[in-house]
Amino acid sequence: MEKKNGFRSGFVVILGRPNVGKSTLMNALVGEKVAIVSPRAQTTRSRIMGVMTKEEAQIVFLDTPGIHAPRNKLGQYMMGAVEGALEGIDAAILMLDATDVRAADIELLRKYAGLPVKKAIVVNKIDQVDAGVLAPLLQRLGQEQADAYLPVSALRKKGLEELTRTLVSWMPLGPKYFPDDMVTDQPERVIVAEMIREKALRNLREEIPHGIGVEVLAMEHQGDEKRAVTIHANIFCEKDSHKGILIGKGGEMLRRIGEQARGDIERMLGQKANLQLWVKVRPDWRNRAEDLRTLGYEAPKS
Ligand SMILES: Nc1nc2c(ncn2[C@@H]2O[C@H](COP(=O)(O)OP(=O)(O)OP(=O)(O)O)[C@@H](O)[C@H]2O)c(=O)[nH]1
Ligand SMILES: [Mg+2]
Repeated sequence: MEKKNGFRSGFVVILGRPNVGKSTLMNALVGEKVAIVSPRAQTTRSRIMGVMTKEEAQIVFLDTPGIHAPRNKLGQYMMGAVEGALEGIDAAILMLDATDVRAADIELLRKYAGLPVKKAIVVNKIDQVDAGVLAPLLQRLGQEQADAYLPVSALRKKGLEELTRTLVSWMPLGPKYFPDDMVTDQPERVIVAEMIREKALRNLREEIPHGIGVEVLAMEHQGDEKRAVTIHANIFCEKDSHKGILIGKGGEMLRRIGEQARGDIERMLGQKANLQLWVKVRPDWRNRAEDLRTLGYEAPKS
């Protein structure tokens, strides 16, 4: 047993290229789904907070958008969200995908080696590689500067105890910043929009997912939790042809997205929900300040 010498708490940022599994890891550590996950790159668009509370410690994780060279204003906002998440952190997780290590990953490790906090290089998706691949990879990464090197599978929840132990040991003595039952700071309406976006990403292909945005217009509660909440939301896409695919033959695709999202939303709210989804074409919204603001992609004023 480690000697108990007070409550520890702090902030840990999760950094890495798109699709390496950052959001999956944060959800697994927090024990609840607070960030959406999909096989599409650039799923996460904002900094998302997830709180892990234990008897002896509280860690506030900051999940971030996958690091890439931005090609539009949305991308610039996303990379701003990464930079913003570095402020006030106590430790950083630098994450790689064991099945897909690129030169860009090594560049990232070197870029963030200078962060003045403890750093863990976390190699994810080890469920997909065998020891013959993993051992040399870990050896190679051992040459990069960090305070811990940890193989995990966020999906299969492997290696997470050791990661948690390591992070807790790095946290300073401190207060419980958030109540035990608080897992994220995102408003309900934002989580609902994200759940709808996740189902759109999972059901759509090629370039369409990148041009999807969801705005929840209203959540009409009937004043009684036994009655369904009616949710009105706009799904933005960039072209008429995308709108056609998003709606599908006889509305089949939109219905499927709505059904899948409804399941998640009802579980989160603990209440029945009706979804009213509308598809809107907004050409080039990812470069339009007003549309970005509507969808919540706006840098906070400092
Ligand atoms: N096999 C396997 N797949 C994983 C693991 N962790 C995540 N994935 C999958 O990898 C894909 C990307 O996961 P995300 O958690 O969305 O990745 P991300 O790094 O947050 O991606 P961005 O938000 O786009 O930067 C999803 O299909 C996950 O199910 C893992 O440990 N093993
Ligand atoms: Mg993500």
